[in-house]
Amino acid sequence: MADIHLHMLPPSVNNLTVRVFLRASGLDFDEENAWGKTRSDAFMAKIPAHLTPAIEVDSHPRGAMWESCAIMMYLANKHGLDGLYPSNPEKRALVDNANFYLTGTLYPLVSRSTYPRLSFPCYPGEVAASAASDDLKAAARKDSEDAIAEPLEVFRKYFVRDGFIGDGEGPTIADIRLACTLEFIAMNDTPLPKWAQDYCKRVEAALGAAYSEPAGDVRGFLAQLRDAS
Ligand SMILES: N[C@@H](CCC(=O)N[C@@H](CS)C(=O)NCC(=O)O)C(=O)O
Repeated sequence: MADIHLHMLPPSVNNLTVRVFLRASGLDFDEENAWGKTRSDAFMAKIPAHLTPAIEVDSHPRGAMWESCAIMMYLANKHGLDGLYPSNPEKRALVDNANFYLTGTLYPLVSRSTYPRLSFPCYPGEVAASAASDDLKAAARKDSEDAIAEPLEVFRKYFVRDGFIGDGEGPTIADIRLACTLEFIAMNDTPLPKWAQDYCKRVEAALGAAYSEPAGDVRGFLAQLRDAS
């Protein structure tokens, strides 16, 4: 086994985030497809949250951990990957701010608008996971899609501007997290604004195959869904 063993699900953008990060980091890792395994006793003994991406790494106090942003922060800290996760406190504040805002505010809207179309499980208590009528579910999905515009605009004017999150020369873990998340917007009726399309291209161009290769799994999955509909 490599130094870092990643459990991942290829069609997921949460997983894509860490898959891109690991490739961009140059760290020694290998990947295992976790499809059908996340609720197994063996998996849950290591990862009680049954979530991917998850890594196994000997030096970690529990031997394994999950949460895409926490994984990237831990590995970047441990290996001094300053370009991907700046140690300068002010730049790091921008990166952390963006990642917390993404996971707390933007991602729930992305998941509520796209998961029903992806046939991914929706979260308990959400309209899509309830016994509500199809009309109500469709209206709730659309409300979430429409609500994405506001946090997206915050990313444009506060975090991204014309460059990368963290105000450096290249993409950080927050750019990886945002660009990967935006892959799923292709499932919505509202296209990404031009600035966001340009931004995603900028992140992908800077990361090269580290981004494009694993992104191919997500894009292939979305294309299959579109062909089938
Ligand atoms: N906030 C988490 C979300 C992780 C997550 O929702 N993982 C899903 C796939 S997208 C999963 O592994 N589900 C499997 C399960 O619950 O059994 C992150 O960013 O890593």
